[in-house]
Amino acid sequence: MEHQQEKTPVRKRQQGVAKHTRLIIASNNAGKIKEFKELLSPYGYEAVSMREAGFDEEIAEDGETFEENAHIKARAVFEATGEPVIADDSGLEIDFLDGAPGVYSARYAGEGATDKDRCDKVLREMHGVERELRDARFVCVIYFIRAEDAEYSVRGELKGYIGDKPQGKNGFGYDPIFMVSDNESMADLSDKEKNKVSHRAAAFRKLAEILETIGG
Ligand code: ITT
Repeated sequence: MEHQQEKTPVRKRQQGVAKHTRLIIASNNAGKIKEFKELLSPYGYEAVSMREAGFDEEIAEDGETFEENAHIKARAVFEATGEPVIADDSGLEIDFLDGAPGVYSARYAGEGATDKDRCDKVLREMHGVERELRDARFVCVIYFIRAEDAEYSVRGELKGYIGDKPQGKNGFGYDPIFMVSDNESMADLSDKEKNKVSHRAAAFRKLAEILETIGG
């Protein structure tokens, strides 16, 4: 269920939001958790990772879409804790690779691989491919479960293209090979800049409208 995105000033959004409602972030990805804590900070929520909330089980992400996997993660943590939860399933879709790595973004170079291994694999597959065929997008689906009968899903995307080599020191995952302009990769952006333009920020803006409407 998706809400309309509106341009509401942050100060106005804060009105009526209950302070210190705990919101569990159902993720083990340190990069995502950091970004969500920053994105949530104006909203009066106490954002905690699932590990900080005491949840340390493995969740099998066996869905076929970002929506399914985000739902699986949010549901597992909500059922264990009974507290409001958000989960993010996200990834990189490359046109030339027919949408790969897509929902397999985290596992693209196999178990135990690093962000660098995954970036290197994509660069090898895209080696020699001309610029016009390098278009890609980051996708983020956030699933929010506030209560047993209150579930929401929102999606955000960011278009860019795959660079020829890694570039930039910030961010995580595929950021160093994802060009947001002809001279900047996502990893060249500061945390603040990334949180304005990213797929996660785009999805979060829609979630923020929901948080504002329900008042925490
Ligand atoms: P959790 O499931 O615990 O949240 P994860 O890393 O396994 O962590 P996903 O299954 O959603 O998360 O996989 C997403 C992968 O897509 C992630 O590991 C990155 O490689 C990539 N990714 C997602 N968002 C990204 C971003 O903002 N910048 C760069 N890469 C990103």
